Amino acid sequence: MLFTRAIVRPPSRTFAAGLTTVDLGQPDYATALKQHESYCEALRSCGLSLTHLPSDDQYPDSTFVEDTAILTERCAVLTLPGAETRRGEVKSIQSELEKAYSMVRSISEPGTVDGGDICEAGDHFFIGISARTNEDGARQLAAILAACDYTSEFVDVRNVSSILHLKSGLSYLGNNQLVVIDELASCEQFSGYELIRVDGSEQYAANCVLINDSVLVAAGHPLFADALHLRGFRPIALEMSEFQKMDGGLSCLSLRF
Ligand code: CIR
Repeated sequence: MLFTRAIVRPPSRTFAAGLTTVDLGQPDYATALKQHESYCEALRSCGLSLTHLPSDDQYPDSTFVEDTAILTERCAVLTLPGAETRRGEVKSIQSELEKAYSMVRSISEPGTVDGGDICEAGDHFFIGISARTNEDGARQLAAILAACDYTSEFVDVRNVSSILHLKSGLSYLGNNQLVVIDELASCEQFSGYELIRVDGSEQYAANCVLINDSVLVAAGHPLFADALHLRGFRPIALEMSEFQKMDGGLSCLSLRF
């Protein structure tokens, strides 16, 4: 998918009160803001025009906009986030997407879906079943995608304790290439793909983002950056320390379309 636009939202002043499962300390708000600005600059350098939503103190995790929608070339799907504290984030995204898409669908109860569990690989989608995305939500999403002529399959990551979402350990880089962490490498769903394995010491790097000809990667993962260079990619390294403290990766900071 060729991207021309992205929706972003800076971290709110309540950012440190968001959900996290990692024990990396409290994020520093000023540093998070700077890292977010660099992220936005990188998106612009990839040719995207950005829609900046205002930060929202009511929702500490609202900078992680990716979880609120799944954007494809043919439709947009508003999610119902698995964490109750995040459900209210969808509304402001809905009004933006209704301006851009003629077809906007929604996940409804009892289904839950977080965008971070959905990995697009061309016309095929991997739908993670996780602590956030349940089977009902996954089935609803698969039906919506099928109606738009996309195929999908489920990947159950509930037993993969090191990741919050499927995309914390999986990214698609085009041309049949998947970036995977070790724990996902033997999933039969990925057997027809060329796998780019992320070293166990650099697991956080597995969440990377292909934007047109560039790949955004988290800084500080030299083995992975080398592997991308060798394959002819142009990685753009970004500091993500403050978002990592809140369980967030590169992909979650934007909705690209
Ligand atoms: C949460 O737990 O929901 C946020 N603190 C982090 C969400 C990260 N989103 C993503 O990986 N797509």
